[in-house]
Amino acid sequence: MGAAACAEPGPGGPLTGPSPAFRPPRDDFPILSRPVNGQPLVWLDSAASAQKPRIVLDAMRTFAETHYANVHRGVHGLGHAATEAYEAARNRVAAFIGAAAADEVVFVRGATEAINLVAASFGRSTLRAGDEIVLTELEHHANIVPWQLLREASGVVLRVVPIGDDGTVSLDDLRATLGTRTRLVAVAHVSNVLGTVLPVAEIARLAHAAGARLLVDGCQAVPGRPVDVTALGADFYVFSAHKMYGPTGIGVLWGRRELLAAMPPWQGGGEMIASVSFERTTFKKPPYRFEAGTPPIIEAIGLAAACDYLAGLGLAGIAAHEQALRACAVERLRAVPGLRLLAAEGPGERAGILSFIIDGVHPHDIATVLDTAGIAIRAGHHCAQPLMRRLGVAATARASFGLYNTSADVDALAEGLMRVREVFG
Ligand code: C6P
Repeated sequence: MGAAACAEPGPGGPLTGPSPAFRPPRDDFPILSRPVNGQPLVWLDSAASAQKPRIVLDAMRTFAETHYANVHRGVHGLGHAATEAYEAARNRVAAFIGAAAADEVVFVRGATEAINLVAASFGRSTLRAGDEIVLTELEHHANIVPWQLLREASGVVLRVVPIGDDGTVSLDDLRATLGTRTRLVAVAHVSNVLGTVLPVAEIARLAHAAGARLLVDGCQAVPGRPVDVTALGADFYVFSAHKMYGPTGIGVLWGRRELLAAMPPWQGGGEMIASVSFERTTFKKPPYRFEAGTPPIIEAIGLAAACDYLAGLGLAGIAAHEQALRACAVERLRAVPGLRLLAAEGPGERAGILSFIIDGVHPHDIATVLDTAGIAIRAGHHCAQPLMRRLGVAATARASFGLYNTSADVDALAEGLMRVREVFG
């Protein structure tokens, strides 16, 4: 990648190089204009949680000020209005991810809850002792621990596809891990540590050929690339709103209608029932069967606004922009003495996430020194300890790029890392 990858005429873009013109809409994000430690904020931690555009914040506030009520309950006017808005949000999300119908979209608290739901409901009702679940070595704990809990309850067996030194998952290795007892394959769409994009459409074909279902953890994919769950051929697809410039407290489980219809509830309570007596309770159809209690109503409005916002900007342009920033960062960070990029390059696409270490400096110290310059990155194991072991480190420093980042942010990171070198000799 030549220097052109980092070229950017004028403040705020557009980037030139491999990305088509995309102007990072920084003014949409109020927080980006606040200083941190006396410096302009450089937010390179979007993989942990993305900042919120005004349009999302306004949608939530306007709804709360003018239409707020509980949903599916009140017969009063506001109850109807709120229910309509909440169900419109479900329709919006369904269209955004290419779902066949809105009732395939279950609102949950986040990706973690979505995977726990599938493990508790689909897992406990359909998997038997000795049945196999195939994961990869790069999974987030949210896509490991729920399956371990299921293993304790049901005796399922977990099998793990290794990753290559370049951070990729090979289809041959997956093929070799699939067996006659494989019932479920559960993989990340994009690694939250390395940015590796997994070939989920091919993985779906292999899983289905082996008679297994496919769950995709799309947490790091949905914010930065077009995702069409139907075209991908997945059976379940999960993600969190807060990583896609929406609010915390809401996420999505998308599931094929026939699968959701066959799944029992996993939590009981209000609004998920058809009828209740002390002798017997019957349940509503999906998605309501899986939404016990008062759902995240204001958050659903915010999530729908985030879908509108991303669709308006164009996901293909965002993907190209973030890839260009990553390529630029790879080039700039290579020049920092003692810095080692981790599994940063190899075949296949990478999203805007990059992990690195510096010889003799703890990643937390890297992050702390950068913070003094207003630069926010994440340091730690990123809830992916098995991957850390595979990489031979306890922790990494991680920069993740969002649609608002510019090549000036990459420059700030590179300069900040030079300062880290100075501080730690
Ligand atoms: N990763 C990160 O800094 P929740 O917490 O439920 O919104 O998302 C969990 C989760 C699941 N899968 C992947 C691939 C993820 O990246 C995350 C969240 C954050 O990498 C916080 S640990």
